[in-house]
Amino acid sequence: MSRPSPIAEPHKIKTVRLLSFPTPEERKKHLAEAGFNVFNLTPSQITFDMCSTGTSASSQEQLAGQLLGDEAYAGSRNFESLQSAVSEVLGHGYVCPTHNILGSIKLLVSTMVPAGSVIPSNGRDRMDVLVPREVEVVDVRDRSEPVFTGNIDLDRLAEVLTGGRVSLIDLQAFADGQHPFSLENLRAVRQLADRFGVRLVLDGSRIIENAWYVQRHEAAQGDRSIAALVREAVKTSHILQVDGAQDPKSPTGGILTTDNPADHEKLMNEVVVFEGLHTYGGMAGRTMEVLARGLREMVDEHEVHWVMLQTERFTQRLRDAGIPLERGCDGAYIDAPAFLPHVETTPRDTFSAALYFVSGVRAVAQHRKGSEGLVPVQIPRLALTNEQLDQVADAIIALHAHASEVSALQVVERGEWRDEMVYHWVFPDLDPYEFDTFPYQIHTIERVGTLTRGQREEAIRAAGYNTFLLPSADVTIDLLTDSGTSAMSSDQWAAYEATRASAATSDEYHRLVRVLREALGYQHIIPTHQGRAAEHILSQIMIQPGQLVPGNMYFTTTKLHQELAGGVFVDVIVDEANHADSTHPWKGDIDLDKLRALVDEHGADRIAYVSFEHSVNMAGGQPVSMDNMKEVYAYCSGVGIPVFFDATRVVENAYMIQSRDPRYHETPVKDILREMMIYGDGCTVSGKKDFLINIGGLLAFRANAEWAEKARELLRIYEGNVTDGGLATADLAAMSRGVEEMVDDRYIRSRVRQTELLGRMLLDAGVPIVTPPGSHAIFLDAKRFLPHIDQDEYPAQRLAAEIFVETGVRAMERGNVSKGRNPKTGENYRPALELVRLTLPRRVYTNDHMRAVADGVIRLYERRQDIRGLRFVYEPEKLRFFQGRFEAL
Ligand code: P70
Repeated sequence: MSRPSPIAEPHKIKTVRLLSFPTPEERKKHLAEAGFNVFNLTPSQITFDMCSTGTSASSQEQLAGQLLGDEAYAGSRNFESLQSAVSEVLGHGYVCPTHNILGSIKLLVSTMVPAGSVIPSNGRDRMDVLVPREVEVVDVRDRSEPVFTGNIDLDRLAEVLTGGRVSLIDLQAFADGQHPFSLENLRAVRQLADRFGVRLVLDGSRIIENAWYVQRHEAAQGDRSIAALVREAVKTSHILQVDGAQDPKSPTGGILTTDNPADHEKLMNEVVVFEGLHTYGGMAGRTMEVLARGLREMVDEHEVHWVMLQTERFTQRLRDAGIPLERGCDGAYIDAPAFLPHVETTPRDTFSAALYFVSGVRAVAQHRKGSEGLVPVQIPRLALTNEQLDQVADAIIALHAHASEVSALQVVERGEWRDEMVYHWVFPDLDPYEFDTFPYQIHTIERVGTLTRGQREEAIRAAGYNTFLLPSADVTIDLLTDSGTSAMSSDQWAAYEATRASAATSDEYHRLVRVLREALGYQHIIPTHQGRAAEHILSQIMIQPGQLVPGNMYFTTTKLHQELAGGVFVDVIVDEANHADSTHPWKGDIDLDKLRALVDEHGADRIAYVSFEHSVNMAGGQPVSMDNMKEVYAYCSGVGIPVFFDATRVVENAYMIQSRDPRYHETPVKDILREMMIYGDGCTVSGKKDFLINIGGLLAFRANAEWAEKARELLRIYEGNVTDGGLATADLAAMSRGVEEMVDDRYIRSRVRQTELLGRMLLDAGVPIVTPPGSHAIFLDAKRFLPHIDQDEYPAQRLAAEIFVETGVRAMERGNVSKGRNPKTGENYRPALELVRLTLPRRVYTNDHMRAVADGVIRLYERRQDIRGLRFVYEPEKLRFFQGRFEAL
């Protein structure tokens, strides 16, 4: 069987959690306050917290499950759902819930392990909790086995069993995070257990990692699915225990499962003493629901392979750099004594303190002190990108290069447990490691379409070769638009949930006004339900019929509302904007000569206002320069013409100024944005783009109260209250937080660089795109991509369809189909730009997704000769690109 070898995540990001970036000075303070014991640090003080327990990103289904908690004391639906997940995925007929893995162990011990008995085990982690219970744990791990290092030495086990005091056999999947067993060994252990009449208890907290390892390395298991391997392992054991915070990606919780009714009864009778009733076991109903959903999802082949590939890659990067480590199933376990050979007594905690000190990364060895010298650097499941992991690895590598300069922690207070240790330290003189990556981690994910190529061919035909008509569930990477597709942050969601809804004025309205005045410097803030609503109102109050509206290239909805108000749009963008291959850095600029000529010809009275768009969408996401904004404003205010921005993508434009204009390299994006807005009298905004919300928009005026009054008048008629613009109160709350998050320099840099990365990969392979790469999208030049297809056979439309077939990526046509027909002649307009837009949603895709997109488009480019055009089979009169259907020529 060919295993999927993913080059990108088989999911997209649904919500993000913002990361903290403490400065080196702050890190010193935090370390000192934590007694130099990184266990005491909190996530707000940490950039990357490399611990895999209870920290996984969850699926959106798990998140939804949290809200389905049926918080009953007895017999909840959540327990039923847990039972059915256990029987379907694991195959055991009975389940006993517990509050977490310690609860499971406690139950097992009190029901099946008499004091003074012996537990042979392949792991050592659990000894911490068993030793004080007067249970002797005997290590029976087979140290001579090179591949399945978690296998039990069968002779040794038989010997221990013969001793007679054995209460149960403990077999851990990926024991201590490092040692997998083989199915063959598991079967043999089971036989021995049966022969001696002893129960085999499997700790399946890392059963997925173990199954993956078996699939890869065990003879004759390579063709079986993870699901089948998991099921067989479970069925081979008498009792299974699972830490819900591991493979099922639950925040906490645990289960004990079995097929034996008598064992189940014992557990059930005991669970009420220490945990809770047998139908919740110390878990909230919602936790059972999340755990149940996690159990079902954990055997997803695509996801397992992605997670394991990330671990392999991370470990390999460290190993290649000579870092002493052992490979863990969930990360790299650093050999601290070898990393810091000169540190004799406290190598593990010294390593942890030093790593945090240089980078803000936390890796912590837990439990009792004194076991082996490893510090696990674990990857929270699904939560980090490969780029982030590469940089975490690089931080460790950078520390290793100067390891000799790190002095040992000095013990101030001792304790039996590692969290009790208190130290003092002299900070080493090391350069800090600087992260340059997404400033957020993945909080929840959404699985994406996984159609085969054949299924995609069928789907695009059924959609009439129109990507607008594809069901999004069939799409693998959706680059149709950046509008309303952003991943919200957990802070936005928290504010959304905490909102006190109001049909009149709300606290959230006042907050939004405050935040936007600060961000834009504009006095009059008018929320609208989205961008086109603001455009409608602005056009109605500012345009007299017959007036001209010069602008830097049209946008469909903007121009439409100007025309509905009786205005006539006139394009005054610089000529370079119409040349796909011009590399002019400011292709969004207004050509001041064109503007002056227009005013000279018609008089300033005939001009309603200048319509000035940032990061011009239809030109390819091209920015406007600060100087151009200044000059246009100076000229317009001199002749009495107002200037209105379409500030929908103002932050991306501000970033372009920061990166392309040397005078602004050191200026925060927030301040650049404020300066930009000074050179306008007001703005419309579709908040669904830069403002990081799924719905919402804005009309604002810098100072003119009279315009604001007129606008509010229309707002009441068309949109909603002046205090909500027709938005739900909670959406106002999300917008306030979005505005605060959008001006974070790290965020906007990583955002635009991602677009540039995609552009660069395509350019390097010779694929014709609009240059320079824009900020929100890469536009393929279909005229040069498919020169053999006449424009009336819609090359861009066909190209978008073929991209979907080749890669599962959804793009948008911006060419002859979008532009439509000249109503007088009935001929297609045949516009200068025949483009396919690959638009990047914000915070949704990783750079590995971009690699997958580039790979696919490049493959398609190599076989471009085979691609033919299309003809309409259904052609709507208006906005035909939305609903039109085609057939292949
Ligand atoms: C896109 C979206 C919307 C948009 C915009 C600029 C610069 C205003 C708006 C309207 C959605 C779209 C809209 C029409 C045709 C195709 C796609 N652009 N100004 O994908 O805002 O949608 O909130 O009413 O880009 O580029 P709204």
